[in-house]
Amino acid sequence: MMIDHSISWQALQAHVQEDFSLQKLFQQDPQRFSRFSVQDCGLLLDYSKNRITEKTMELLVALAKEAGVDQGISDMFGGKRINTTENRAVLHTALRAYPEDVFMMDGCDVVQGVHRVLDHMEDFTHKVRSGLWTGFTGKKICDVVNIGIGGSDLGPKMVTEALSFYQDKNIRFHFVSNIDATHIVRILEQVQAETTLFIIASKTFTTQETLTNAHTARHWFLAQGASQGDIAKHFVALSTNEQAVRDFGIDPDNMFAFWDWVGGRYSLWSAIGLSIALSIGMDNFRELLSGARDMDLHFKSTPLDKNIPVILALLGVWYRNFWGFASHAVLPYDQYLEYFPRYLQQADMESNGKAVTKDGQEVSYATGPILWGEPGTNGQHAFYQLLHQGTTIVPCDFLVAATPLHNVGDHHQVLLANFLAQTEALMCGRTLAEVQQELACLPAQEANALAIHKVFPGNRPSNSIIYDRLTPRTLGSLIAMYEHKIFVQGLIWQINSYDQMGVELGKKLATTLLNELQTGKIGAHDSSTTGLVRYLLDRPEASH
Ligand code: G6Q
Repeated sequence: MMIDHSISWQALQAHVQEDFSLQKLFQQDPQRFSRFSVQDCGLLLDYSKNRITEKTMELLVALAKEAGVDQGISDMFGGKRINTTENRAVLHTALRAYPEDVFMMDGCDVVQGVHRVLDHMEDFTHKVRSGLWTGFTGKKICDVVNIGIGGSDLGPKMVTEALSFYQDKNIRFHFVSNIDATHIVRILEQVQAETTLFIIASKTFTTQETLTNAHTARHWFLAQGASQGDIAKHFVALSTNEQAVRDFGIDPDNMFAFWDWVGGRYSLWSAIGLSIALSIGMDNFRELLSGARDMDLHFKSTPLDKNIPVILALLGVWYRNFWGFASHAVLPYDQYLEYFPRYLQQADMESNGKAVTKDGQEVSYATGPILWGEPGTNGQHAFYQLLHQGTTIVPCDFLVAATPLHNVGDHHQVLLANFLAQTEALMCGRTLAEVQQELACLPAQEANALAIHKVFPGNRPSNSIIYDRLTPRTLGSLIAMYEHKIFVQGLIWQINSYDQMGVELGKKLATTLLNELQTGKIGAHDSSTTGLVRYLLDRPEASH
């Protein structure tokens, strides 16, 4: 049965017709904040500024139950092959397990293997950071270049930036992902071969962009006076594909392994996080894992109505399916989280941008929203105009640290005040009567003409998520919170959140078109594609 035929879905459809004026709801219930807020894992989630009543939450929890969320959670943690199209288990939670935890997969506990790789990472990280590991001229490594794309780039890059407060300042970190040569060229301009470590991060070790960039890096490295034999000191691989790593010329001793039950966009906790470990040290990396484990335990053991990822997921479903809001903004009031929305964009949109249920039927309801965002306060001077007065309603998550990492003047108080002001303004808005009162000093005609432009409709929903300080542990919890939110939404929408067939077609066509661009022989296409290829080939500088 499609979920939109369930009893709770139908009940929610009727319920959404009720009055959800937030200002009124706050006036009616002085306990609204404590009723609709929850604290755990060092986080406070205030979800009271949402278009909900107790009945809404009851119905949404009933929907989660009807969708089998409880069973889904135990299937995921139990190592069932819930990624059905790829016939794989989904066990990124095992990557943050303590040695005494047990995660079974096909009758075997995977935790020991996880810790073997963590120990390998620890050994390597220690050598590089302490200077025991040297480049081919005997000098210490001072630049690390991670070459990867998608899940093998966005997570490590986001976390390395987010935790740069804890970073070893003697090593610089660079991330190359794009096939556009500009990306690698500009980074190679900044580094010296003798002191640079290249990390080739690719689960499959077949990704066109990553392998092309890796070959360019190796070519450049050898052109700087290094020999083939020096490659072992400067190139390491993070992969599940040992043969391809060997074929590239990387010593398998310098390969950090992981497993097919780790999805690319869920892999920063695995060997794919080596750049993070090199940046912040292994103790901090383990703290990051512990923070995620805290959230895993919360998610696994907390009743649905007090469960942070479940609440976030249900609110998202409420807006997407019953109000028709198509997008969701993540707005960190934390400069360190600059890349967090971009990272989440992949986690969320690649996971839940699906239109077919697990058992192969086209869905008759909306699934994943468009996720986007930028740090505050920058966004306030850019796109917040639309959030406040545009015709599209965008539910927002605001994230902020209670305590700053840099205590400079009154910066943090101003930041906090802005975060609070935005959530309040979105919710309360400003009525025509309020505006008219403010404009009373102007001549009547001028005031009347202006007033309507200054009205804010309000009633725009947001979540506020406050963490104490941005530590590795807090960040681990925050990321895992969103991972589980995405998982719960996928369960409700009955889709497979763990494949990514939607990125395949473009890759396949690119291979054909590359051949056409290289040979000049154009195949059968629509007239637009043919016209574009011909235009590119006919240019005097085209070489084929
Ligand atoms: C993530 C996706 C995708 C993947 C990249 C890189 O879940 O599968 O973004 O991470 O395509 O893949 P490789 O790590 O195999 O190079």
